[in-house]
This record gives sequence, structure tokens and C-alpha cells, in this order.
Amino acid sequence: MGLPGPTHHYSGLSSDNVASTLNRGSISNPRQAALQGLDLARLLNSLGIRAAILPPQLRPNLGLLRKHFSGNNESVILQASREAPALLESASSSSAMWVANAATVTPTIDSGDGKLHLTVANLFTNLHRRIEAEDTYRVLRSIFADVPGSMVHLPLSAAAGQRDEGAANHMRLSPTHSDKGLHVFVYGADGRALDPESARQTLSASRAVKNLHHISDEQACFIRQNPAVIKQGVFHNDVIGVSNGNVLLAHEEAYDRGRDSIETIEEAYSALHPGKALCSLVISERELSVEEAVHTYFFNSQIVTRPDGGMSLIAPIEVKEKYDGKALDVMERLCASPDNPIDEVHLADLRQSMRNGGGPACLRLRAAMNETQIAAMASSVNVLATDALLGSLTDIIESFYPEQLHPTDIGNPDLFHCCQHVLGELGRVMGLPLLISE
Ligand code: SUG
Repeated sequence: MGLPGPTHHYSGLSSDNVASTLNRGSISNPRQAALQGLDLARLLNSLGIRAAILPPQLRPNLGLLRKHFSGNNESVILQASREAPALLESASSSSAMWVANAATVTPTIDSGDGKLHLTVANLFTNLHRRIEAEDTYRVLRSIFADVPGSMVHLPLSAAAGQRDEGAANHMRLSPTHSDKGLHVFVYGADGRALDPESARQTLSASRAVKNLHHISDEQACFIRQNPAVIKQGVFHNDVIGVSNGNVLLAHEEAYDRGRDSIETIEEAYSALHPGKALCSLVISERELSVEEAVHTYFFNSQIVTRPDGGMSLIAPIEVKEKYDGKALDVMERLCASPDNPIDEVHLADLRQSMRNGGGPACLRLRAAMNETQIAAMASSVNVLATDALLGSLTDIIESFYPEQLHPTDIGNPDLFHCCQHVLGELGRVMGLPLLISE
């Protein structure tokens, strides 16, 4: 789970993201954003899922601002605010909270070398996201330092034309989490004339991650997004499809060959697990249009397997609030059907994040880890969302996070000092002293 930071604000930085564009210039509440994130972690815990917290990053990012201005920290921020407000907006984004874009993860059981691989996403498409990669690498290195057999890889080189947005464009399908998985890499651009300008993931990046992670050919499948839906606001696969275990829930318009693309995934799954069929739940345009899916974030739900074997859908509250609850009705029909393992829906209030286009699935990065790996992680850093950690984080958030932020407020150096202080506190509590580099 990614924790929103004290600079969470709405400056409409992602032009391909409908919510981010629509809410440009409105007032945010960073404190509420962070508390809503913690509530999501509590909900996961209540369903028997272990969650860990990834901290925010120091913003504004002075490394970026110093490429343009010089002087002490305060003077650099003030100059940027006067002379390059758009640059300051990018340098101040709290976008690292959407950790579905932090990395792509391959569990031990799936890699040819028996290692747990994580490749940090380069997030090259947008400046405000590109600057996340360096700190994400440092934080993941710290968190996984003592986890046996784990490897955190540097981001791919964007200079080689590889654009990578991490787990948001990747799905792992398997009968249970501990069976070997089929890795579905979803990309928007492959160098063909049809490539939409805004496609964020390239096929070359997906292939490079597959190779770095030693995933065999029979365990990998490369599926192209439907260019038409990218233009409608489907900037990541997780805006139009979601998976868990043997379940794939996707819109019929998600991929370039429509239902044939989904059939390709089904065939690859059955080839890997003979005698077993993928449970694919394909939502038609008539049931829920792409536009309705984009505005409700229906597919940006998390599907999780509870310890009793049943599956829960964690959906943004917008599925109930928009279009007279049409999206929630579709979910309830899925729950009532005996043909799939999903049997309940939980609604999460993540309105602060949602207004920037980040739903329940954007805020999480899934890593299938064994007990030894989890214990090793817990012995070196305090990131597992226990009641004690959630309590300490709540105290920090309630004591120091601002409750109101307009994009023009980010030019105030006090916000940087606030962020520095918060990260110092979080670093101390979470055992991650490297959070502050300035
Ligand atoms: O990259 N929004 C993010 C939302 C990311 C959602 N993640 C997934 N779908 N996995 C993005 O577009 C807006 C920030 C701003 O405008 O300040 C933003 O970056």
C-alpha cells in the first residue's frame, strides 16, 4: 500500500487521466488522503490479507528543481514558484502513492533462477512520475535487503525506448497464489503506426522485464491494449482489467483483438495448467460502457483471496455513487453467480486519491511471498501494517499533515519543511532512515 504524502494536490498533471484532468485546480486534503489509505490497509487486514506500507517521497523534489535553479532549498522553491510553476507542480506531486506503478514483481516460484524479482518502473512518460524511480529503488532495496533470494532491479533505461509503468500493466494468473503463474504483460505501444501518442507502456519494456525476471516463454503472454480505449482514459491496464488467482475480470473492449485477446490468455493458462480453466469474467459494453468504467473505476478494484478461499472485491465507492449504482449492480450480479469465486463487495472511500485517478488497485503493489521471506522483511524494517504501525502512522498524519492544499500553496517552502519533518518521523517509525536525502 502506498501512503499519500503531505503535498497531495490536484494540478492535473496527467493529461491522459480523466480524473486528474477534471479536478485540476481544486482543493485537496492530504490528511484525509493518507487516512483513507490507512483505512484501506485496515480493510485488507480485516479480510485476512497482510499489507505493508510504502512511505511517501520527499516533495518538492529538489533534485529536479536544482537542474533549473540554484541557491538554498527555500530560494530554489520560491524561484520555481515564480518562474516555472508547472515544473514546481511536477516536482511536488505525491504520485508515488500509486505503488501499482512502483515496480513489477515476480515471485520465487515463477522465476527460472528461483529468486523473488522486482523491477522498479521507470515511469518515463510523465515528468512528475519519472522522478519517483530513484527513491522507489532505494526504498525497495531497504525493504528487501534481508529477504532471502530477493533481487530489486534498477529501472529500465528509457534511453533505449523502453517505457515501463510497472504492475499496473501486468497480471499474474494461477490456480492458487503458490502455484506457478501465467504472467500477462499488457502494453500500449510496440512501434507500429497505430501506437497512440499517450501509450505509457511499450512492448519492449514488458519483454525486458520478462527476461530480467527469468520468466519462461510458456509462463508469459503479451497482450496489446485497445488503442481506442487508451484515448478514452484507459491509461493503464488496471483501469479496464483486474485479476486474482484464477479470475480475470476485464471489459470486452480492453484489448486490441477484443474477446480473441482474452481467449489467447485462456489458452496460455490452460496450456500451463492442463485440465484447469481460467475463470474469465468479461463485461460487455452493454452491461457497463468503457466510459462508465473509466468514471466509476469499476475495474480498478482489488480482488483478494481470503483465508477461507472465497474472494472479495474491494471497489471504490464511486461504483455506487455514479450512474445510479449501475457498476455496483454488475458487481453484485457477479457475487450472486455460483460460476466464480467472488462472493462479496467492500466499498472503499478513497475519494482523495480517486480525484487524481488512483483507485484501490492503484494504491497497492502485490507481492506473493512465502513465510520465510515475510519474516525476514519484518525483522529488518517495520512496514507490515500491524495495528501498532497503523496507530503510529495515524498519529503522525493527524499531527503534521495539512488539511487543505490548493496548487498555489505548493510554492510555500513551509510545505517542504513539513514534508521533511513527516518523512523523518515515518523513517524513524518504519526503520527506513534513508527517506530524506536533502
Ligand atoms: O499516473 N495520477 C496517476 C494515477 C495513477 C493510477 N495508477 C494506476 N492506474 N495504477 C497517473 O496518472 C495525477 C497527479 C496530479 O495531477 O497531480 C497522477 O499522476
